[in-house]
Amino acid sequence: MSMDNIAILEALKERFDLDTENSKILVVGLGHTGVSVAYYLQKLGFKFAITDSRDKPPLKDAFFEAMPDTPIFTGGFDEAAFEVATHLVVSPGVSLTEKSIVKAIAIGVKVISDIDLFACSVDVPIVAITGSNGKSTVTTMVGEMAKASGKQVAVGGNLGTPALDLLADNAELYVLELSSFQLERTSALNAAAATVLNVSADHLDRHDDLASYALEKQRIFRGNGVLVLNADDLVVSKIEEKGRCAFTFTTKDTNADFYIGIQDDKECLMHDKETLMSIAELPLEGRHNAANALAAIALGMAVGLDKSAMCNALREFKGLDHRMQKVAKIRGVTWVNDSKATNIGACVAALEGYDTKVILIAGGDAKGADMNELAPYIKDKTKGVVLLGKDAQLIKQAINESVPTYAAKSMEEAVKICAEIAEGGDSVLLSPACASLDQYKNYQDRGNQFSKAVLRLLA
Ligand code: UMA
Ligand code: ADP
Repeated sequence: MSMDNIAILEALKERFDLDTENSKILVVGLGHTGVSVAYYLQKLGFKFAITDSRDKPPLKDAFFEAMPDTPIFTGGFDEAAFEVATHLVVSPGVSLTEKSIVKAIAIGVKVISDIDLFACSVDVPIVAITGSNGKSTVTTMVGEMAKASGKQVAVGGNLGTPALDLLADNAELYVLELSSFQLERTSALNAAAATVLNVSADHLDRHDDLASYALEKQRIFRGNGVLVLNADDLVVSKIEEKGRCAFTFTTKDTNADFYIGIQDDKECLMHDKETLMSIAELPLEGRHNAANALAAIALGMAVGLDKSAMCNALREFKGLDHRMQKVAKIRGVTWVNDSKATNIGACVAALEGYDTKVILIAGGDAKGADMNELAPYIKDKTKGVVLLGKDAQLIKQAINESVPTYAAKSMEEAVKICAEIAEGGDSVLLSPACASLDQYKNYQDRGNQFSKAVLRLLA
């Protein structure tokens, strides 16, 4: 349940020195986060303005209609607006290295996040999930597990619904997916259970290096809840928080609290010495999804969800669109949409799931990642790669002719090339290892264009 307004105001005052009399808040970013923050602040009676560096943010007109008295500054960041503020609530898409933000911080303006505000507003358990890959899958799994356990649960954060919009649900459990951008500006969420699923190179255009990106993710553990740690991940397995309860999971051996064991010749998800369910019952394929299931069970157990309900939820789990989603089998060729693979780690997990060589469609915005890390997997697991987008050349150089590459200007052309080179029994996998924004509205748009182009082959 969310707390009453008086208790929330007390918590905001104590943690962030925010009060309705003296604080002047600037909400930075008029996107989904910014709008959720504005509604929240309005409800509590705060004075605030909102700013966006774009000329015409798409949500501006609707926002103006709903809150005509709120000052809105668009078309660039006006430093004066930042410097008169006492607090900035900065949306995750806005970098903290923005000149106006850096200058404001230097004169003592406090930076907080929507997640900070959320943390001051609930007194029921929060499950928090971050990682380079698998966040949305695990967040959705835990949400389904909670529903199956009969809990009134609200699920959101980076997944889509901003955390503050979930408060209206008056839930008894909140499950939040959090990105490194949300975490880097959050002081303490005090989640009852939290995980960093894995750490691999991503968003290196926004973080200084892998180590600082990993440290931002680790902020999810601030507080005193249960830590859920991936024993197979080089970075996560080294995380230590003294005096805290920690559950570990692994898919490689049996040296963790949650692992894969053999029972009656079948691979099973295990906890301690207890068999939970057979892996064959998991509808999602791939070792990484078994790891996701173990992480979700560990998180669920940490907040007291029912074991058999959790296993039932996993048996029924449909998976999310654009993640290893089978589009069609046409003339013996299987076409798979993994457009959400926006970094190398996700593409590697996809390739590792195949026993035979695939034809890969990759490329887009590499976000500063080193494509040489992908090259050995491409060599091992593909028979050809069709390259798209801004950083196609970087991938081509990394592949260094170890497999044939083909250049495509559009998804339509990429699919046509694959259709020409694929033979019966092959799989064509869209798993770009890059973000989509150089050519598409988002990863969904990229995945939809792929699926449409594939389905046109049927005609
Ligand atoms: N903006 C500026 N100046 C900038 C950058 C952005 O003014 O330099 C403005 C934009 O013009 C826009 C607003 O900020 O109007 C957008 O804010 P935002 O980018 O923070 O996006 P939101 O609409 O608030 O959505 C955010 C998350 N977006 C990002 O982190 C980029 C959503 O995650 C999240 O679902 C939502 O909050 C609710 O919590 C999306 C995402 O792509 C799905 N996340 C990244 C990922 O998963 O890899 C991190
Ligand atoms: P996120 O929200 O972290 O982006 P998703 O669950 O949306 O994670 O999955 C994104 C991509 O990562 C998809 O391509 C998916 O197949 C892949 N993936 C999912 N879980 C894992 C994992 N545990 N390790 C590596 N890749 C994964």
